[in-house]
Amino acid sequence: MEKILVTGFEPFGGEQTNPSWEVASALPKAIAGRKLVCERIPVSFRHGPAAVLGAIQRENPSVVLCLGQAGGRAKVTPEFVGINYADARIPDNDGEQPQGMRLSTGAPDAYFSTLPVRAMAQAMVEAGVPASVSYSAGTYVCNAVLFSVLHALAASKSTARAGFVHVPNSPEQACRLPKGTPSMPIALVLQGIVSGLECACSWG
Ligand code: PCA
Repeated sequence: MEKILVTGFEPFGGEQTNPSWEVASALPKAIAGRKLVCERIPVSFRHGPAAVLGAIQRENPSVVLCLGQAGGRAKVTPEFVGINYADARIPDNDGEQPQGMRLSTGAPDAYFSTLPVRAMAQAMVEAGVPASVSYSAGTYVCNAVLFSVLHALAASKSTARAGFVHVPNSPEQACRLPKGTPSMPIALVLQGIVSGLECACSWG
């Protein structure tokens, strides 16, 4: 049975929860006839990308979807591109704060996601979940994970497809955040991710 690897992050930035892990850990055991494996990733420039790559080596998935929290976003947002750049606004969970530097010297400036992001966003919307393609995954750990995974898969000539989806804060988080901070119930995000994965698995 082919496998799908979905990752979510531990909490960061003073939060108690991270909706990306709440969603990843609540996914069904199989989607589109593929076994789903989920992995919790540290919010760490040093260890986050390595944790995803370790899970890829162990599980050999045909589809890799990394999830992360994007505070302030109101929609579920498949990311179009990972860039070879880090500029951390806050320290990561190891206290590291790379600023204005490349992630990997000698690697390309950017990689496009190898998941069908436009079709996935469309599938989410059709399932009733607010979603749109994002053209920036930021310059923090999530972008570092997306870039590093795409770089490693390209370098190893892997046929696995990989990408990243940012999700809004949960309502539980938004209660403690400034007035007007958007949020989305975990169950709705979950529906969006399932629809996105079904779409990705039916692609090519
Ligand atoms: N969001 C952060 C890192 C971990 C997470 O869930 C980001 O967008 O980079």
